Amino acid sequence: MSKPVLYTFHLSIWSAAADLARIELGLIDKVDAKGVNVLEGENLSPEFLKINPGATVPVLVSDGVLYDDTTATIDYMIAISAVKIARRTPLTAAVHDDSLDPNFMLRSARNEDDVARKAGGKGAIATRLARIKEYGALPSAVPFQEHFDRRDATFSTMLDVFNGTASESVKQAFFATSQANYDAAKTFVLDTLPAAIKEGPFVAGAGPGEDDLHVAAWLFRAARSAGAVKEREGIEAFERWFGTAVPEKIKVLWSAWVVRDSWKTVYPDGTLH
Ligand SMILES: N[C@@H](CCC(=O)N[C@@H](CS)C(=O)NCC(=O)O)C(=O)O
Repeated sequence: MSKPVLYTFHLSIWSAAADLARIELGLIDKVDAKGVNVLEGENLSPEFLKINPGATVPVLVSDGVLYDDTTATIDYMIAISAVKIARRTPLTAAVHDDSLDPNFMLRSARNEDDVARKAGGKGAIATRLARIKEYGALPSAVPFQEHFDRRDATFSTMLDVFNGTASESVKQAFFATSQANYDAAKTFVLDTLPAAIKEGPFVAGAGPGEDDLHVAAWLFRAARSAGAVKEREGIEAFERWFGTAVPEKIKVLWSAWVVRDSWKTVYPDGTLH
């Protein structure tokens, strides 16, 4: 049997959950990792579409079987690991709900101030859109036209908003979607997650469980979206963003993660993504 392969990207939020899992579960030597550069649209390349027609990372392939999303990928790694961790609860599905989409969150803007604050991200959006168009024009894209059209529409709208070329109605709709995403994130950080943590520091208790792997990646991305670049800026960035104190349980969870070797590997130099 060949080694399972984890397809991942070092700046992808959901890849971070799988990358944390691979380390926490002691699978560095048992599962190979291959990078797929999402910022360069490599997930839409003909080669990757053959591996994962869904065109997202992380995914895992073992013995020709595709585990086609983050949850299935981490489930698989837990199943083959000798390290036993607490299994997921509905919290994992909750943090993956579209309302909390962490990829949209990073590029969202609720108002003109956000547009100005996030203008530095324009270049990355433009690059991504260019690759979507390039790969979308290849014959290999034909069966996946829907993937390409959806991504083209999403990134075109974003670029128009950040370039100031979107119509007033498109811009206001973008602001409203961003507001809904922010509201959902605020409820998750201030209410849902603290309620799910019992004795702590982790959701699963003394050590990270399956929920924690998903939640951690989301939480660190949310802090990045709130304006923190380095880990040490995270809690303050949340407090500014939400306009209120962050619950103690979240601070304790945060501190428990950032000292772990897995965390330091996935977030080198304490840089959030
Ligand atoms: N629901 C999917 C979401 C995965 C996802 O959105 N992955 C992002 C990276 S964090 C991706 O591959 N984006 C590239 C794209 O959609 O073009 C999962 O849980 O695996």
